[in-house]
Amino acid sequence: MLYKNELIQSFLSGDMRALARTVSMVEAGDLQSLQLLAAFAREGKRARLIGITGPPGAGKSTLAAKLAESLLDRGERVALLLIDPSSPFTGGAILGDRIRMHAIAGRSGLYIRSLGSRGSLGGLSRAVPPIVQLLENFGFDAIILETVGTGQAETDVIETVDSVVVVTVPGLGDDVQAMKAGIIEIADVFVVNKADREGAERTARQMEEALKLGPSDVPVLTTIATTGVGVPALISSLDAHYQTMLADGELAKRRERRLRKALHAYAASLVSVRLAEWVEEQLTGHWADIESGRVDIYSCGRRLAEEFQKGR
Ligand SMILES: Nc1nc2c(ncn2[C@@H]2O[C@H](COP(=O)(O)OP(=O)(O)OP(=O)(O)O)[C@@H](O)[C@H]2O)c(=O)[nH]1
Ligand SMILES: [Mg+2]
Repeated sequence: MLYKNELIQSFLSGDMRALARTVSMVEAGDLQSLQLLAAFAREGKRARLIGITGPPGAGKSTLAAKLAESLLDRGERVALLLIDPSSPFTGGAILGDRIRMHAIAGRSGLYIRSLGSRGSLGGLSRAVPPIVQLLENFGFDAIILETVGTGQAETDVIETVDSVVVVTVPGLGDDVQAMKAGIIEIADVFVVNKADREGAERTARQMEEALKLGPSDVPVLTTIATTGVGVPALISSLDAHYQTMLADGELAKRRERRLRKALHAYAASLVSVRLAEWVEEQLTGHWADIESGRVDIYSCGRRLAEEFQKGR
């Protein structure tokens, strides 16, 4: 067990174990750790955030690993955050991902972390922004976030990155219309993975058609994540997108949005921890009424929330 000062020292000196420990504390909504975050907020540390999203099994993790490998090869420090709201597992990577990441696990400058839904105070959308902030403060050059592109929680998360890669596979052309309503709108680069299978080109053309209806030029690429075919082109596209955003101010806008979300999440966590403690204190005087059925928990909860607010 590291003590607070020791933890801060280790974190600031680049110790990955100190990082892992702090991420766990933030994920658990530990108030102490949230206050620790301030010690890590370093000026000028900027990471590039890449989000990878798409349907289950599209090859997101395989692609993320290849992407991370290429970035590591060119000397960047990379964090991989695998977010799976449907999984109760957290902490270490779940088995499948561990296999997927096997080729790069253990490389210096790389940090891999899975986040499940368990233990995060107020859900993943509240836990992820401070964790991303923490990774940025740690000094990573690139942070890759993987999430399944289904629910609102995932969209919330993916909306805060700098570049969004939307991955699909051949034959999902029919789903294109359905997808258009959701994640396609937030795509900066579109990838048809598993291009070693039938129909990749056809799906890519369908995607191009569908994307033409949108506001900007979103490149459509094909990749074979298992062998790395198409990954250099993906990196070029991401680099180009980054440069464009740097030039037209979009990067600053997205960073501001991300920081605001992290700030909201932090403030919300502080309030909810204090509120919970305060409610516990007040309950001693109210519990008899609840137990006897004179007052229901909802009316009591509302009154306590109102009193809490008045006291501020
Ligand atoms: N043939 C082929 N298989 C691939 C390719 N990319 C990934 N796969 C395989 O597809 C399966 C799913 O890959 P993952 O990388 O786990 O996919 P994912 O999108 O991360 O999956 P979830 O996180 O479970 O949604 C694995 O068995 C991969 O080996 C590819 O380009 N071609
Ligand atoms: Mg995956």
